[in-house]
Amino acid sequence: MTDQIAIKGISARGFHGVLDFEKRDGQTFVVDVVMEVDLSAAGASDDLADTVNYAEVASDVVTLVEGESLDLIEALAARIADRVLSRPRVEAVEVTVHKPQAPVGHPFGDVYVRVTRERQSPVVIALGSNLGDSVETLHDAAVSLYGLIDIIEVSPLVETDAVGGPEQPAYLNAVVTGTTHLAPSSVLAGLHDIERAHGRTREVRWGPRTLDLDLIQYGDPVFDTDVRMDSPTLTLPHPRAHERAFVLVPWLQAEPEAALRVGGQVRRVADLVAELDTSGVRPGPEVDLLEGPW
Ligand code: PH2
Ligand code: MG
Ligand code: MG
Repeated sequence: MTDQIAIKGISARGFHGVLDFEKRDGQTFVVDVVMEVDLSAAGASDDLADTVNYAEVASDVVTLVEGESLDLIEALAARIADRVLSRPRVEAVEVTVHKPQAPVGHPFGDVYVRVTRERQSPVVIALGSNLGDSVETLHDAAVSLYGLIDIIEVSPLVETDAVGGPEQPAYLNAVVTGTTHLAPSSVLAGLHDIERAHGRTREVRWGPRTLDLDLIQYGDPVFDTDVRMDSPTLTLPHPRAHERAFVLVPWLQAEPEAALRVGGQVRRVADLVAELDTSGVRPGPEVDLLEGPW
């Protein structure tokens, strides 16, 4: 079952309508918002930072109702839905706009329009393994990613010298790109589930591991829709991706036009790779990660 947060009956005066007197005199609009949000984090932490503040959502709704005059409540509902969906934790939204004083010309109970919108954001996920049968693990992980994202591209495997941490074997790394209707926190929770399913335990920082899945970027920096966040559990974009050849080289192979926000700037991954020392990155085994090695 999906968790929800709903606010019903938000009432404000607006100037929306096709008729002249509607634009001149205004009338009351009543809005219901039902959001799909994963509430497990806030349920455990009791922290407002882990959920969606419904008071802020109500303010957004009132601002849009009182704002620019539109002809259609369809347009108002769509704008409200887009605004609500721009909040990082909202995965889907249903917006109902009632117009109880609409000039219908006959007695009526209610007039409303209802729109539903689901998030569909680009995501970039980096995969790594240097313990056990890495090819098989990465193949299983890539297949499991289908449960979280609609996969667009899977990079070739690269073999990479370990960066940081203790002395350890070379890694196999890859990058998967796709789109998802899940919020970043839900993608992260899903990645941790897949890691655990492959025996991953969180012990030595940057130590050897059966499987590492990192959320690199969520949204598209070129359209300024990428999520920037820095919480104790998740930093976006990934704070070290821009300096890691073992992420950028396979990402560029999967997506030649890729772009990444670095500090305040949006940079082409091709340019970042050109500036990096890539001597520790070699072609890996020639298998298609989704097809598998067999
Ligand atoms: N992951 C790390 C630390 N160092 N080095 C390589 N080559 N590949 C990795 O995936 C990797 C690493 C921490 O996640
Ligand atoms: Mg990592
Ligand atoms: Mg990790």
